[in-house]
Amino acid sequence: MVTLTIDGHRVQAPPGSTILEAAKGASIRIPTLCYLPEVQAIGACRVCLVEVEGNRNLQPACVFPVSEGMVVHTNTPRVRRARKFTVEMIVSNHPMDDCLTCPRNQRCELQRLADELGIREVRFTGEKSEGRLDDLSPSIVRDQSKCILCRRCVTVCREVQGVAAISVQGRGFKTRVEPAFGQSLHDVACALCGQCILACPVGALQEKENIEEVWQAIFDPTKFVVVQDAPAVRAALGEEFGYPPGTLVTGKMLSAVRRLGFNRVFDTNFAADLTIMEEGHELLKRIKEGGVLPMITSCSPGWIKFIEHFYPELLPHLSTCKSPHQMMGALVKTYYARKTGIDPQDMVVVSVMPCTAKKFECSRPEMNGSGYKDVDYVLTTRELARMIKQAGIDFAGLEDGYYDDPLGEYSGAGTIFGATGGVMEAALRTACEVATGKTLENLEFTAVRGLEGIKEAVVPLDGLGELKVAVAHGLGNARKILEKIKNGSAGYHFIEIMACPGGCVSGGGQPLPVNNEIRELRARALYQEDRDLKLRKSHENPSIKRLYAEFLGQPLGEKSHHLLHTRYTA
Ligand code: HC1
Ligand code: SF4
Repeated sequence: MVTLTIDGHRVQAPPGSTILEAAKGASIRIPTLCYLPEVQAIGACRVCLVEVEGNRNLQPACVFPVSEGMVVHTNTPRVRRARKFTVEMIVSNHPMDDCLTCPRNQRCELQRLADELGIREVRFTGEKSEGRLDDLSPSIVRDQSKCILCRRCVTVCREVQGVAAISVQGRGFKTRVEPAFGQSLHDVACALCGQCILACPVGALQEKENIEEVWQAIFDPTKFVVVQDAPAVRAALGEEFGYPPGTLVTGKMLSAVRRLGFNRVFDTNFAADLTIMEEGHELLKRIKEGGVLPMITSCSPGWIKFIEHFYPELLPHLSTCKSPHQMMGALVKTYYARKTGIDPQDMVVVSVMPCTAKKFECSRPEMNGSGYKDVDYVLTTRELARMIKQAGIDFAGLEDGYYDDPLGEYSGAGTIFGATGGVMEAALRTACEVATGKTLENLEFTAVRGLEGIKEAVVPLDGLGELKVAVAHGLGNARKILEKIKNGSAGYHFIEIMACPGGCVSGGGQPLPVNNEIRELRARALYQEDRDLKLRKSHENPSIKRLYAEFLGQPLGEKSHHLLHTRYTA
């Protein structure tokens, strides 16, 4: 350990730590703006400047390494002046008239910093840099005028997602963060994963809101409006209402959406169970009949967009299953419409998702299996919270609500879809039992859980050989697996890939902030619910059995083929 002194306190830190990390360990908070924990220090904004004795210039704490005997001061008049000056300069080029109408109002890191540093007036006025609004993509809006050039989005997109859709362009006063040649995100190889939104400290990156369209549908007496919510939403929505990360608020969420005026409330978890039925059988069929292996999951639309842009030659590896919420949309407008006699033309399906790419997915031409747009609108978890607030609902005071039949019953396997490794674990529970005809003794495949970037497991199939599987989350890890497939060194049968690091629990539409601790807490909530449920395997879900008996026939049958499967051709 290295021993140093910070603000008069003796502090110990592992060699190689930065001053910022050492200070944090000693409960000394140094303000930051461009700093992205768990990814990479950028050292661009100079907000974390500190005095290091023996150094003439102030030093950025986020990149300056500790050394034995070092003496640091984090709160001197010179430090405070420098930080204040830096933030004032940023604020002077920021459209402050927009604060009240900005979706990040009260959650903006620049606002918070200006307050913490006691900035009560901006001494610098004059020309502001030009800011364009890019709202062409169905998922993400980029408001250049609010960008503070911290580069956090650029770093996440390049280093974590391995996409590099946005970069720093131009110089000096004309410096901008945007796609090359000033193109729209809609026109470049962007996965629409929204990880850049989670990284943005201000309101320069946001989801494309669909709240008004959904209100209009709800208040249109000719429309029958159905809502479904993704597994990961219930593990994070509570954070928008002051609950600690990892609090499951399923019951309150259900009451809230009913009060908003939705006519029926179904569960994407049910459709996750259905996906397992279809995908599990597809895997066993490919293995038996010599189909394309490894088969890769297809429920994460950011991941689909990534493979289409960067590895189109590997598209035959994708499972042909549509994602669960799209399956649900197709079923609502066929199975449920027929059961109730409601004209699917009068139905509006709204999906509440932790994901921004799902907004793009629902508008893809492949997603009209019912003969209509299967899912009409996707709202992020954050947008649902905004609607609940707009409606004046006292979330904490709500009683627990319930899902509607016949598309609301779910197993623990469906629940864990929301965490990295969850789809794989759910699939293994079903595939192993279907293949061997025997009941699994241990349902928990812990080797595929957790935040390690790439996880592998070998699962014995009781006399029928073994299944080799892998799980990757974050598109940078996906790229590593795809390279292995290309060079022939990936001996897997089945791979789960999710676009977002941590899986859907930390999708681009989830409440802020997101970090590894929060990822773990949200995932833990889902695994706990799985453990608490009696029903833990998709193929044992009675409503799924009824759906096959009444409507679909069998997994991979004619109806499933038409409604629940597709092929992406890039
Ligand atoms: Fe997901 Fe999925 S798990 S993709 O991450 O397969 O968004 O939560 O809804 O559709 O079920 C997201 C989550 C979600 C789908 C399911
Ligand atoms: Fe990069 Fe994802 Fe943002 Fe696109 S949405 S710019 S891929 S981080």
